[in-house]
Amino acid sequence: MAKPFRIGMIGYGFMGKAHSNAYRKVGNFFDLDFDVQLKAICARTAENAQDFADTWGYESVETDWRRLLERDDIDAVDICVPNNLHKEIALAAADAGKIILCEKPLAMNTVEGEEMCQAVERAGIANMVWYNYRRVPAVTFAKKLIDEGKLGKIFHYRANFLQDWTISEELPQGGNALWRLDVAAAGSGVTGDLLAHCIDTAIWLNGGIADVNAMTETFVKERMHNLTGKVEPVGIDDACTFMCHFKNESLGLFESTRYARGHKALYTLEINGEHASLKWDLHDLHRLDLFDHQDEGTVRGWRSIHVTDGEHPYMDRWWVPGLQIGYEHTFVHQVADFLQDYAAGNPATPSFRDALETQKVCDAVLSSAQSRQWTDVQ
Ligand code: SOE
Repeated sequence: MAKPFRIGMIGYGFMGKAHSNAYRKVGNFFDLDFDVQLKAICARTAENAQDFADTWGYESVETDWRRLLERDDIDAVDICVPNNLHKEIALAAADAGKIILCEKPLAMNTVEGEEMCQAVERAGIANMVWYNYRRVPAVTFAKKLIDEGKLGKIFHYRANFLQDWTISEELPQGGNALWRLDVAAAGSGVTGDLLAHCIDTAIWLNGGIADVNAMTETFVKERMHNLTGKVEPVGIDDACTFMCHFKNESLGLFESTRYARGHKALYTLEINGEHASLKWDLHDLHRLDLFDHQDEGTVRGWRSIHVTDGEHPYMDRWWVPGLQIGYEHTFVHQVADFLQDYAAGNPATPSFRDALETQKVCDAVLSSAQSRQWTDVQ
């Protein structure tokens, strides 16, 4: 008999939908010891909370997250609110003994993140941060190939995350849909929002980052602020490029921007090793390109592996070989892994502590861009 796993979600934006969809689907496709129940959704207004509850099947609504944390019919809290609220809610949730699943990035900065790690570790509660791209089957498969030694020594790691949705100077900053442009709510721009994904995947695939040298730019310097109604300086980085040394001596090159006209969410990565190279592209997310130098010379070349076979990570849970899955499935995989780890008494990944490593790299990147110096990752 499956045990209930009762979710209280705080926040109801785009990520709230992605997570709610995952909670609803996971039990249909994965064998779990838990029955995931959508107990409560918390939003600032009862009307918004009720709309979301009706759409996604939450049993009840709250308008005060503290009240949600007091409830004894909630096992796990999903923090899906802007970054500046993560710490306060996580500390209170840890105090209340709730399991915490927190949207990325972990915090506004490393100092906050460290406090959050200490709180969950002191409370001994399960915790996880939603870096979902680890759970794209092709990316998980890349991890397997690297761990098996297919690439040998790694020389280069390259990643980009390109978007184009903030080019217009007319776009305001702040408020519900646009908090990502408001430094007070987001902490940073593309560094914490997009490069954080690239950094999380990179650390997972290629190990820790030792030092960084970065540049950032804010192309639109002032925008109308939705909360004050005034034109205010823009404090976020619109674009960020950095190079780095990994601890394994490989060289890294990362670029992210919201000003790459034509690119909506182009996350790409390439890894070059002694024996083989790998390439992956979010727009073609079920494919992993592999060049294997050990192939026989005359037929050697890049091959494109359609990562949809039953033997590929997660794919035995979905359709028949050859049929694809998409973005939303990465969240389903993350909940499935979380619940399986939780049932087995294993820590979830990425944990708050894992996500703190990404936060440290983001902080070093922002500090290097400011000082124009190589900066060690603390
Ligand atoms: C920003 O546009 C965004 O939605 C990020 O916040 C997500 O983390 C990323 O996966 C897609 O882009």
